Amino acid sequence: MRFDLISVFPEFFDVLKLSLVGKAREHGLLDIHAHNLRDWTTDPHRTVDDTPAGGGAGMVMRPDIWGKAIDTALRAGSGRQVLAIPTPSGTPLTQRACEDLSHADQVIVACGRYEGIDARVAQHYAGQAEVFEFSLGDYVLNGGEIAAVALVEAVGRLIPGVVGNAQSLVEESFSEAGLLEYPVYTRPEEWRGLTIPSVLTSGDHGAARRWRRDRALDRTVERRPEMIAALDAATLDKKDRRYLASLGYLVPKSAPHPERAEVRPASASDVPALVALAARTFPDACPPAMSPASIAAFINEHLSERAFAEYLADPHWVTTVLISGGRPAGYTLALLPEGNGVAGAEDGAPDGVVERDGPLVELSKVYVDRAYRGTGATAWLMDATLARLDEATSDYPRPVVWLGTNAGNRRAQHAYRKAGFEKVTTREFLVGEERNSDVVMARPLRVA
Ligand code: JFT
Repeated sequence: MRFDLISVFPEFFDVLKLSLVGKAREHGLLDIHAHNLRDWTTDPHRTVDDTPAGGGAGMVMRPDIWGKAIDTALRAGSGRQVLAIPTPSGTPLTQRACEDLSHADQVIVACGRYEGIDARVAQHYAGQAEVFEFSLGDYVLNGGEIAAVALVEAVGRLIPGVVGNAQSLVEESFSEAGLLEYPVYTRPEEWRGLTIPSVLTSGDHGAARRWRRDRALDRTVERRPEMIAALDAATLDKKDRRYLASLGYLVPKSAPHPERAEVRPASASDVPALVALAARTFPDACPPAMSPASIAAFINEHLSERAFAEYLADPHWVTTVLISGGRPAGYTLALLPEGNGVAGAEDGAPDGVVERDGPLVELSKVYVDRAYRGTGATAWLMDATLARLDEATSDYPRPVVWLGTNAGNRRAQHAYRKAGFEKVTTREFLVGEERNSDVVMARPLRVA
């Protein structure tokens, strides 16, 4: 692989005599030539710049001098030739672009200074080489040399033999995972009061692997959230998904990528989407024998636009919504009684059945869209709802929350048991005109 680096400051490229790139040059893997642009001038002052056409500050580099320098470099190479031009207005240099460049035969890097290189240089050479105008990042340098050094190191290390083979395997696993790397440690075991996380020295390789994966997820969420939104869902296992949920990202069924999610109090602007969500989640929780007419009657009575508007207007109702990917994916409706009274007395509240010293709060609805089952969404929504109810009943030492759920819905009962609810009694429950058997579950709102 041949690099021709052209600049008025070729001494910038002396660093490429060091380290792995220097070794690779000695072994003939990389053929790097630094050139002084002024070698192609003919005037006594060795002038490479002139005033900008159309006016303005500073100077612009002359195309005629650059033309002679680049022509010389092109004649010295062959095969796939790339003319790389660092510029603040170029496309950001990526690992993908470096991988592509590592398959070229020659890369010529034209490093300008001042206000830049006359635009006709890039235009002209597009006809006889691949022209790649790139930027190192969104910050301002005084010229292209530092970008050229970065490009040579990033591309050079992808040439077989430049870096050990083990390294390239590591690289692949990470660039393909699309995550930032986990933190690394070495001896001493304790340094300035800081210790190595014990999971890494425990000898439990499975636990160490999981710990590193979780730290990579933490860092990526914190530092590069756009990379999380671009993750391929197919590369995420059950544990990744559960951990991502704890960091505020859900991966619903058949979604291509994780979605940013939040749980918050519902507001009036959520109502239309909540009504649509309620209409598609309520039938999921009904017993299979229930008639569509009964289901429709219930939705019309309790889950209509008007009903939700009333819940939101009434301070006794605590309405909490899970938003994922910008739209509601789940919601809860809870009813606070007056003082330390009983909410839902006429609905079968287990008053007298549970021990309490405070209100008996009814958790009337907990619904999560089918696509979000098993994503951690339900537990998240439940925790946030219980935290709100805890807050709302903080005047009392021992408030209790209760709910009724269809006796045949084992999945729901399992989810409620996981959230700390226990069966306390049963009730008959009317949906439309049909009688249903429900189990009544309850839990203390506050657990020590
Ligand atoms: C800055 C540069 C890169 C990259 C090439 C040339 C002149 C100075 C300059 C500064 C601000 C506006 C010109 C360059 C870069 C980066 C690259 C030149 N300048 N116009 N700055 N920051 N990431 N690559 Cl030629």
